[in-house]
Amino acid sequence: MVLCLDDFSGDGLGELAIGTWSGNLSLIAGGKVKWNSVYKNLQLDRFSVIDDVDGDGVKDLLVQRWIQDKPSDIYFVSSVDGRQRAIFSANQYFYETNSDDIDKDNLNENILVYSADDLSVLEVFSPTYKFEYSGINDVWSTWSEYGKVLPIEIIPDYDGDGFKDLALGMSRKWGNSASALLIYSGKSKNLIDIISLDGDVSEDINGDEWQYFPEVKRFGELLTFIIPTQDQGGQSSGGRLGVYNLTSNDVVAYFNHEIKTVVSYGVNIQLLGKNGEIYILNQTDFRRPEVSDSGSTVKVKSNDNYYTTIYVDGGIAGSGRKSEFSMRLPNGDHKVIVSLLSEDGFEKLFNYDVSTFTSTSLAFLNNSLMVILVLFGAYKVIKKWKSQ
Ligand SMILES: [Ca+2]
Ligand SMILES: [Ca+2]
Ligand SMILES: [Ca+2]
Ligand SMILES: [Ca+2]
Repeated sequence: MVLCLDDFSGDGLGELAIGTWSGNLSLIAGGKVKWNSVYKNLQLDRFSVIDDVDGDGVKDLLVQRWIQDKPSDIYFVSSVDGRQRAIFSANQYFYETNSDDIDKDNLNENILVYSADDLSVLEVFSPTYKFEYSGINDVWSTWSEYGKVLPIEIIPDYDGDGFKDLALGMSRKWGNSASALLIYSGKSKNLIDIISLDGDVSEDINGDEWQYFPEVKRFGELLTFIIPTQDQGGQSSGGRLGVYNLTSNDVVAYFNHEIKTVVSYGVNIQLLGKNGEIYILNQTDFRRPEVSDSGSTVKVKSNDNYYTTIYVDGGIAGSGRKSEFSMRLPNGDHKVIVSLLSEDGFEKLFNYDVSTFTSTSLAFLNNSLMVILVLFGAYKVIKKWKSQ
């Protein structure tokens, strides 16, 4: 088995990594043997070139030793000098190399989820960094269903301490449905926030009834995540894809089909379903609904091509296939979410901050006076257009 690597000896010719059935591993650079190693039970089928894991700018090697039909050890090996930069004893694993640099040392951190016998570990690592999570001791329930377990992603600095942070997705396997994104500090490695997506996550989230999301992936300011199907007595309750905006801190979309992976998330979102379906969705179809307030009444102008659901402060305030909604809200600040659900199961969420006033206080407000009030800071803005 011969793998080709980019030139690092400087002669303009690529280098070769050669593995043999007897377990010999050699690196030929510049026409000479640069290093030799022996890996007993070397699995040639899985011997591969991966992204740079040690930060020298040269792609590296993934080497596995298998016993019978399972991996027993996996090695991240530097291609330049043959050093083992990380070793895991794993029977099953999923990885993403060269992910992102959390601690600003110009070395990207890698993500590995693996299980070994009775233990499951999720690790974010580089030669100079390590974050380890072993709160969920089962990758199989997610793996057997989705064929992958990569539930963690590096996100932009969430708490403002200069280090990037980590978002980890998990949900309940049975019982009352609940799912959340757990935000861990890239610096202290402590849990710094829980973003509840569904149900009550205030309880212990390390119990046996929790499982990892199969995928959490970042596309710019958007974090896509796949909430696994909860098996309720053999009946699937429907896995779905969610999209969280890391700038506005809101869930902005759901796709109510069982998705295995998100291929791209641009104007046209491309999704791969669990059974091989391909979905291409055009987001521009979704126009932002107009939300206006007058006194204590809030009006929502939607579009009857969609099924609209309006949430006020977490509860449903109205729904239906209508183009106009009108609601009276108590005085104060409210979080309004307007959800538009299309017939193909794509759901866009639009977030608004709305403040309602009594008719007495409103009598003093007209548009020009409002501007003055805002300028003098006497009142908070009546409504803020938060997301999108
Ligand atoms: Ca060369
Ligand atoms: Ca390297
Ligand atoms: Ca780093
Ligand atoms: Ca941070």
